[in-house]
Amino acid sequence: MKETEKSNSWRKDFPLLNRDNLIYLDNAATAQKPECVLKAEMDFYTKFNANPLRGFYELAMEATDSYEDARRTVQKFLNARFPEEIIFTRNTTESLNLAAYSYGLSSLSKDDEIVVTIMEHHSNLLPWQMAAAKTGATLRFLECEKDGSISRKQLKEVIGERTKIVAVTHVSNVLGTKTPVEEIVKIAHENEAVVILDAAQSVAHMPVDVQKLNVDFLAFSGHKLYGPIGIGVLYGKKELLEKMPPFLTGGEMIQSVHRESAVFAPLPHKFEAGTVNAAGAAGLAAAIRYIDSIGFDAIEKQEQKLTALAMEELKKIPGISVLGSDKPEEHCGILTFTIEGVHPHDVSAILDSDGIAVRAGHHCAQPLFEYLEIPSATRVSLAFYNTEREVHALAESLGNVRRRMGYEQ
Ligand code: 7TS
Repeated sequence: MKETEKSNSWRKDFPLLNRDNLIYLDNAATAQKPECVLKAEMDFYTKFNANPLRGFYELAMEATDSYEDARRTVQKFLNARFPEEIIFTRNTTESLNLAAYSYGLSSLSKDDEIVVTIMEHHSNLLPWQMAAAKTGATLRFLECEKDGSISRKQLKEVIGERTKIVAVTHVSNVLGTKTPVEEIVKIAHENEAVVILDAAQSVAHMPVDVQKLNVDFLAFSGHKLYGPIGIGVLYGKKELLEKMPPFLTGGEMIQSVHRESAVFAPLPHKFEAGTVNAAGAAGLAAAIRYIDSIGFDAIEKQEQKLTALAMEELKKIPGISVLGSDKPEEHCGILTFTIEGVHPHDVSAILDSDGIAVRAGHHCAQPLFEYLEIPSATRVSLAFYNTEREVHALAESLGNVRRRMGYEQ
């Protein structure tokens, strides 16, 4: 009872969750935003709005301070060594493209290899397909077992002397599996390759410490971390970022410009061309402060409890197969499943008719679905503000799906 009361007390922080007839279980796509995040964005526009990093009047300097404070909040959140290791982007996709266009194109050549996993979201695959096509490098895949795990044997076989970049997801957005980052980093670094971690699905669910993980780059989106849509982050080790060419060019990323040439600004501004999303950065900083106020211990505990309950309930329903591990603690709140004889779009439409929002399809991870020989699936993704009551409502609705599609059971 105590836990339920607690989760209800978090819910009141999220205005959208008051909407009638809504059970929101698509948190891996985007999370809902607490009031403090909305207020921080509003405060930026009502109190500090000027173009940051440009004007020398008081208001513009306050706008700049707000933006740079947000950078320091992200630095602390990731435990990066320096604030200039934090580059603001639009989202994970842009962060990974920055890494591929800037680091990838300037460091790869014909005999090199780029390693990804078969579980990558398209956002951490297409940029590397592009880099491989432009440089002649080869793309190689780490394949996973049925439970989503990647064996040490695979790591040793695929990562080798030719590997220059290992770009892997931290948590699969389909299977919920956590990849063995520490082991990947160790083997990659032994081979003098850099590791780029797609943390889009991990940062909202567990502490992520870039120094402890010793990754070279890390990307995430603010909107999956209870922050605003339109702000993302690329962390990079300072010594690597300093050597990299800019990705986008234009205003705010220069020190001086001449007719035929330009001198670029120092980090982090070299990578932040054009007017920045300062309101988004303020919102993201508020989201991080909000998460800090709850703490990952409480978040993980609540999400674990809900995931275990959901898995137990799903297993009772005839015809349902959950992809990935049998252990709920290996799912990071993500349960993707098929229902025998029912297309995932129908599953999602039936759940929607009961007010339950889930995602159906290939989840932007088509190579994984090809590898698993499954055309598509339905995904439930939980957040700490979900409740046991919502999980029971999901189970009840799912229990009726096959009958509503005309099957006897
Ligand atoms: N990487 C992973 C692992 C993701 O899950 C996603 C988005 C991205 C990258 C891209 O993030 P964006 O903010 O740049 O779009 N994943 C999902 C999802 O699973 N359902 O909708 C978006």
